[in-house]
Amino acid sequence: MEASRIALPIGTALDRFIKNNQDQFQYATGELSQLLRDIALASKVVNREINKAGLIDIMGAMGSQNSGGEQQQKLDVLANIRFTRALTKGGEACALISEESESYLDLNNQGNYVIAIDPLDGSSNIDVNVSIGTIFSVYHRKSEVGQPIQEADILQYGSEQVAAGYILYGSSTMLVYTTGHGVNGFTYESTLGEYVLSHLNMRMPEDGVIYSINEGSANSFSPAVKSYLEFCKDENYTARYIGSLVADFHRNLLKGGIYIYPATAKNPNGKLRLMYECNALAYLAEQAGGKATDGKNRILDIKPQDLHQRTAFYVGSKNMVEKAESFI
Ligand code: AFP
Repeated sequence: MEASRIALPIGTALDRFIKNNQDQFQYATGELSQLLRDIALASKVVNREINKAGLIDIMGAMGSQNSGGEQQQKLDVLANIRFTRALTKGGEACALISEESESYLDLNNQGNYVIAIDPLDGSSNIDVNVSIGTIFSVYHRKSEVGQPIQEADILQYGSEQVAAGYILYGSSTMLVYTTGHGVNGFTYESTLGEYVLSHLNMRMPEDGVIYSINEGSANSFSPAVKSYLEFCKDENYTARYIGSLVADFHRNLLKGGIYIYPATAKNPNGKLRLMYECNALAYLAEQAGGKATDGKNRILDIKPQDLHQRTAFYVGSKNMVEKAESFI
């Protein structure tokens, strides 16, 4: 019997993949590789904790609010602690921007990297056992190592990211990331405690038939967005909206589709955060052949003025995003 018929193919482990590809990176000192490993390790701990939801008292609201005045869930806080601790102990990061903290954390002046993170996105889905995710962006600092962090280190364009990725805690747990040389996906093999390469060189189909938007808010969309939604229905597109950005993005990355969070009457600048939600996914989308805009401008070319700046977000298959833009 062929060996491949009795043994499941297990891909390259994440650690080895990072090491093998380290030389592609312009500042190849091994620090970025270590930082990615720290993020992966923290995500395994978060994954373990998420899997206990329902068994121990980690579901529900914390009773506090995050930077945007939204209710923090216990798991939001826990995930923030896990990632902060891993990045602090790792020593490669000089600053950390998180959805859960009002201002950035000054970590280690000797560190070369600035991280922006949404530790647990889609928190309203935690208590109902629906997919949630972690989103991260990595920037190289601009100021000299050893000096205090400056605003220019923090408020960088999305196009200056040196790595970005997400972890999807779904029917299986996946880590998907790019360092600017394509997008690769790793599935967590919990009995081995390893992420293994399962999706090599991911490409987003140029076209698709899935549109993801919270249509319940349609009354507060602009006439242009409403017309685009009519177009989607005329074309018999399929509506799919999980309400967890990572999960909606991941599905569209694999199958082709568009995710839209437009400006609304309640959120005239959109709801999603440029620095720790949209930039990472825009970078991944572009690296996979897709597109990301605010309806008019490339997301990666928006100059952030504020850590928690919001933006409208159109991301997904290139042709679908361009079609949507033609209505805006
Ligand atoms: P929560 O973390 O508050 O659940 O928000 C999730 C999110 O940032 C993103 O993951 C969803 O796509 C989007 O907001 C859902 O927002 P609406 O509930 O307004 O559709």
